[in-house]
Amino acid sequence: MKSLIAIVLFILPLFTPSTWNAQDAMDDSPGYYRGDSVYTATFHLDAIHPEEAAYTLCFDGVNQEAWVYVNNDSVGYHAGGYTRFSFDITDKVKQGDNTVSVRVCNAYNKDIPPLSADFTFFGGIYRKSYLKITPDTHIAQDGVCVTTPLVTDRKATLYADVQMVNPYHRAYRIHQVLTAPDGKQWKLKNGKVTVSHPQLWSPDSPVLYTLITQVVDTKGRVLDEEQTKVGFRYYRFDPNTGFYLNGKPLKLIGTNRHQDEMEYGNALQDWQHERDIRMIKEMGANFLRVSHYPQDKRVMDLCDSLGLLCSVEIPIVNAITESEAFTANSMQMLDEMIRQNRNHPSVIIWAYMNEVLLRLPFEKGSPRDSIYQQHVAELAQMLDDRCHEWDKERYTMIAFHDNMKMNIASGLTQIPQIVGLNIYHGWYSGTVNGFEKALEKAHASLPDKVLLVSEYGADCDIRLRSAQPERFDYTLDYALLFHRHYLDVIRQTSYLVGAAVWNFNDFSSETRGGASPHFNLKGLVTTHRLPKPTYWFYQSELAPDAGVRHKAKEQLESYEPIPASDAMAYMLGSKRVFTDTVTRTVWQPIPESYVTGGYPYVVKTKRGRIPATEPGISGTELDPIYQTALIDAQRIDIPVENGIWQVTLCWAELQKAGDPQTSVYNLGNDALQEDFTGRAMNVWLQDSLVVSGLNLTEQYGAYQAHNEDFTVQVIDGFVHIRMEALVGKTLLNAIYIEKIN
Ligand code: GCB
Repeated sequence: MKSLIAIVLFILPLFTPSTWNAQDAMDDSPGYYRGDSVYTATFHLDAIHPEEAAYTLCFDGVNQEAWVYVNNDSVGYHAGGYTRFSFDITDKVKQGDNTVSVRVCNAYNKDIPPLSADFTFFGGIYRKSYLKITPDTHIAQDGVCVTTPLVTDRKATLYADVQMVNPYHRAYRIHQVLTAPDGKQWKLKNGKVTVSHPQLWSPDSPVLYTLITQVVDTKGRVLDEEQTKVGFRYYRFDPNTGFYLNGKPLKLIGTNRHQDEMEYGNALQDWQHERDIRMIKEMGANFLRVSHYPQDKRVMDLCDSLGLLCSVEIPIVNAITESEAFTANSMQMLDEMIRQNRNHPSVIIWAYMNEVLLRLPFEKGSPRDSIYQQHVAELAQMLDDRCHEWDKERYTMIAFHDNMKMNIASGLTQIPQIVGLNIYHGWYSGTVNGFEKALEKAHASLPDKVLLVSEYGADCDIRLRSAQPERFDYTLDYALLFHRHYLDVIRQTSYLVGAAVWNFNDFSSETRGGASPHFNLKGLVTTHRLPKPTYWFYQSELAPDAGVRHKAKEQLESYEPIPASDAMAYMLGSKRVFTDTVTRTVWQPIPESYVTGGYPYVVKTKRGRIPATEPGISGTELDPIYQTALIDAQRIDIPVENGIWQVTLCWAELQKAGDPQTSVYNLGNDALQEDFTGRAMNVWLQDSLVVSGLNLTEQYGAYQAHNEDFTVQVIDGFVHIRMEALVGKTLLNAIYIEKIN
């Protein structure tokens, strides 16, 4: 045999992580490209050693299907956008230039979860990809499996199993050494070691030992090596008294997190993952629900080293497909998730479904629906069993939508060890006090189940404020009120093992409207990771360091009070105050005394009234100023100094005959069907007819911003706006007035 190639590992990055949807998921036109795209890269090998080396192509994440070719030969296919995969391409590489091409597709595929969800399915090779060259005898991908089944304060036993790739059955030995943070070392015997008086891992003290696994040939040369971080901890969940880590009670409090950011889509780099996990830790969280899918390895490494307990899940969201292929893909995702994340001491829960009965494909209560629900339960049972086959230690969880009657009747709540509750009382419906009632009900009907609030949150656009905060107004003031209440209840409810805010960051959800369309705004930080005051609220309550808590409290308390306007910018039909963060213009509700006639446009939904329309407004970044309106007003007289003024009238038609644009994610908060037969109007300024026969629907379409600027001379101390309906009723959304002379 020739000498082995100059040991050990050689890694060649291939594609720069990217997505093709970073722009089109944010633009005004509905939808984003979901289809095929081909990536091609070349790599050069001065020499190849197929008789003694293995060439492995590795992908950390490709959404969602990948067909991989090397030098035009197919090397494999992978389905599923959130787990790693690799292909052995040893028999395909050649000396000189080699080509890798990958056809990637993010089109809907009924057999691949998630079928639908409240987040954007960005397509692309969005995580790292690389060629790995190793000796042919090497450790399999994610082949080291560490378990710590026996941990007490006095001793910890560690087992480290190694799965090898050894096509030519060469002789080798495994050397494994465990090193404590203080440098103390233990040699593993037959993959086992017992450590006495281990330093235990916890969020307060995330002590990591390092396990080095080496594969050594008969001449003592190291063929392959892997480093695994190990944390010793023991824990249990109790349905009545909560969670215990290393024998002590600990309330799990933290957040969920999505892996995207404006301008980058889901193609985040290491520094972005690191920044997020650090911010979550600095907020004082001790728990992260890694949802709704497994995330980058960097995220999990940081949870280990900074000390965040985690739940990790596969993306079966909203519904399933009753097909063998869907089941097989789900099982494969679960296998990959566990294999790839099992060594992280931070992980304590495997989860495998989220609100899976939210979108029933068959009529609720029909015989076909009960067959469907039975199939969902069967799949859940298979996934749950598989978790326990893989892992004797971790707990399992399903996160449920807030219809416990239905979830219990389906049999689903009996399957996992932990029932995750996604609760949005006071947001999608009712008042915040519904939260404690929902918890009590769940505990009473499932007394033996561990309950964890897997989601709660309220959308918040920090540009919006209100002195009279109300449900669904998107204001900071309401979000603060909401979070204060929820955190209080979470802390007081002793049987509740913990809770996770939905969400750490505002995240992309292409189909959403709201104050900042295409985003779900429940983040404690913006998409650019600017902390909202809600973040400081949690930090002021949770950070272990009193100084940090104090500073966060100060930031929260000194945060700008509801700003007063020095511009004459008015939003009509609204109680909200909106700050345009680009121009710093503050838009205020118009004083009632200025207006003659008219009433605010009211959005009626199945769950009550909401303060503004939900659909996004095209042609503007200032959606909130157009999402409310005054209907049927005859006059608006605004007191001003005499002189020359520029008056801008802002319109967007908010009513639309036919479908009022529903979104399943608003859980019934969509506007109810209205009778709308159109409108046309004339407008006068200072008694001159300036707009005649304006028909917004016909001329511009609904939900489209339309502004008109006028110059007027004021001689009697007022800008006078007069409106007259030719068809239907008049409408005006906002007014901006500026003195020119
Ligand atoms: C949920 C879903 C999550 C949504 C969230 C929301 O229950 O699990 O994916 O984003 O509600 O904001 O509506």
